Amino acid sequence: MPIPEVDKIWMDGELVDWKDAKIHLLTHSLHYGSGVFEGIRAYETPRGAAVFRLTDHMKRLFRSAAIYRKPIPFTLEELVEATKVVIRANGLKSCYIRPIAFRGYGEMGLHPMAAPVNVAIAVWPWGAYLGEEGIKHGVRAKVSSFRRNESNSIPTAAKATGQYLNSILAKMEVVEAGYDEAILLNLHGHVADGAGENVFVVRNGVLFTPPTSAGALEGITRDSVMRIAEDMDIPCRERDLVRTDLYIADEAFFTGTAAEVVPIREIDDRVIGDPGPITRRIQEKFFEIVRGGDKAYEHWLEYVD
Ligand code: PY5
Repeated sequence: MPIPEVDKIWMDGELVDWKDAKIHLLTHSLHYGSGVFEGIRAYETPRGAAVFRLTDHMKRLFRSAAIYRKPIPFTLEELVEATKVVIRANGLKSCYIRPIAFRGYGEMGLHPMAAPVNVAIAVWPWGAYLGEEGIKHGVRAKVSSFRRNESNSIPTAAKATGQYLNSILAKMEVVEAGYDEAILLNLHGHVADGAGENVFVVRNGVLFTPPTSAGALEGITRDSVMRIAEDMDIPCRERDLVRTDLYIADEAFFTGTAAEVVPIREIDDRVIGDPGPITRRIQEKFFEIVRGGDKAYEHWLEYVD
């Protein structure tokens, strides 16, 4: 799908026109995938645009950078403010936000310390990543034959551009086979996560999700859902899951910034069914919170104005 263009992109401290947001061909990260990035969303609320857990996302960007020994030449506060600036500059009420910190032009070797670190924040309107239909009625998932990258090869705790080659292989495989989204197992055969989402299953009223040690990204939506479940007195456990735990689940869903909360209706052609009651309750609460409808979670919203 083509990216809907807006006016401005924030690059290294300045707002530049969308069409001028360019980089050199010999940018280190283009060749070696050495960038780190975030995916964040701003939602329309009665008090104007609010970014969901902006500071938490930016903190993860700094953690990803630290893993790759990449000094970000801005403070956390500066990047939080820059995000609001670029949303305001484009007059957006809701949008997807893509901060990226990447090794730039100046070094083509694999010891990239000499390359400068560039930082950019792009925003654009982005609808439901797995489709409106998916949010309402659920998606069809398939376990990919590609395994999640092992964290001692490419750390799964970081959100680095290069590691998405793994997700791209899985996603292409299952979409070309007629499914909506891929689920990846780790090298031990335990469920890690989706191509770009965390995975939850419900069994006998209890919510289960793989631990980060299984290769799941420490998702901000995952954390939000775990806290929502706790507040609803729905027990939630981080536990290793094998693929048959997916097949026999009473309910299953994906969480992620781009995807949001998406029921899974089928896994490997085993029918899970229509979105179940726990999935529905959590999904409804999530959308209520991000749109400013629940005062108890107000601290997760960072207003643009
Ligand atoms: N797992 C993986 C592999 C992810 O890429 C993502 C986010 C998540 C889990 C969920 O994390 P969070 O809840 O913090 O978003 N994926 C990105 C996103 O913006 C990129 C998707 C194309 O949702």
